[in-house]
Amino acid sequence: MSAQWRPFFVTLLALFLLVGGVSAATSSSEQEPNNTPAQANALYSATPMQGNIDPAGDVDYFSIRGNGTGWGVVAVLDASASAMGHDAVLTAFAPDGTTVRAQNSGRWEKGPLIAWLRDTGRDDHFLRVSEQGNDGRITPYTLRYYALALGEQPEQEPNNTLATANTSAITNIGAIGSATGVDCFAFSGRAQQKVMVALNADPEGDGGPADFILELRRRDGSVWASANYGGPGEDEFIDEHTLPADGVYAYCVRTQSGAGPNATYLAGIIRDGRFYLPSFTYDVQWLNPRPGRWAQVGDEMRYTVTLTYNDPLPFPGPFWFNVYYEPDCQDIVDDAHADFHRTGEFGWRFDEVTANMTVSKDVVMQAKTACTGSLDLGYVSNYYVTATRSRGPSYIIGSGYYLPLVLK
Ligand SMILES: [Ca+2]
Ligand SMILES: [Ca+2]
Ligand SMILES: [Ca+2]
Ligand SMILES: [Ca+2]
Repeated sequence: MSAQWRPFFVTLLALFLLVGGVSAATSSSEQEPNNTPAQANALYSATPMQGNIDPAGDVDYFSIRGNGTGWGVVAVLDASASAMGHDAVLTAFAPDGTTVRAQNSGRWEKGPLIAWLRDTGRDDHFLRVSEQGNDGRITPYTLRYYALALGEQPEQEPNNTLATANTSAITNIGAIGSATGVDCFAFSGRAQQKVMVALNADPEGDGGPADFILELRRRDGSVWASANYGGPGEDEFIDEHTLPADGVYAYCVRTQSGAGPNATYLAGIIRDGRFYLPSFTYDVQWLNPRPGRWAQVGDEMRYTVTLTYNDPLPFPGPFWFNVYYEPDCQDIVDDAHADFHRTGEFGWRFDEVTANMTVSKDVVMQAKTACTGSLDLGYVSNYYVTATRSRGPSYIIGSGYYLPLVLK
């Protein structure tokens, strides 16, 4: 009997399943002809694609997998090695191949950029590289995109300094209300992790009034990198920076002009090619197995279950620490005052996840029938709009007439 994951929120299932779905960062090269959506080359998240707009009039289409409306993309074109790179245009199309979702001919530094564009669904979407006017060559260019959960969380003021920074969610949404306003978001990282920062300057898609400045901050709060290449309503991007040491870093948003209640933005980091999540570990100790690690029908099975948050940044709840069990195998005897139950799961609710939090609970189950299974742990977090489940130790419940021969 295998464990079935029963997510607390069904809509989170896709997000969980896709967490591990990012390809390795090997590069590939375009294959002509790729001049229509039907001919599009497949482009994979975090895998650079080398190409050329050559001869003049060439256009290159790439298909990218849609992950659903809770997901989006950051797409980055580097045309800086081409003399005509200033005229590069990056266009994102809906799955019909013709509806333009976003288009940029501006500059993040090295070419056009589309930041945090929401997927319309699970069908393939398209990106197109072309030259402004279709009358010049771009040789070469490199196109990258990242498939990322969105999970916008609203900022909480005050957040103007590293000391008061909001803990970064997957992405944060906010507004710079005055010319001196600053919003900072802290994230934790490990030495050698690679971090990029992207800002969408018009999350409502109605023409953003503000000209944003995006900053990456070191652990001491000093500015490590600053991006202000686009004008009003244009996205900003800071390319890969390798973290020199473990610790808390931040990104901050301010304005060059156009601050006010409508100066809204959406910003977040890409860490090692993926969206940002904090680190949790789990432990399950089965305290009283029979010799040979099994239980007999009727036995009480005692466990200590532990969740550890390995991070110095607290973040707001609600947050649930969950135990997943096989309801056909086991009954609950003592749920350690769980805050909720549903078939095959129970758990505890927290209003906040504090720095380096560890939670241990002693639970007791009763072996119900001969079967095999495992006691699994996981969490559900609204702040990170995600859920995980980790396989716990497996068990065998025997009828008592024989000792199981296969033991783990
Ligand atoms: Ca081409
Ligand atoms: Ca082409
Ligand atoms: Ca602020
Ligand atoms: Ca700007």
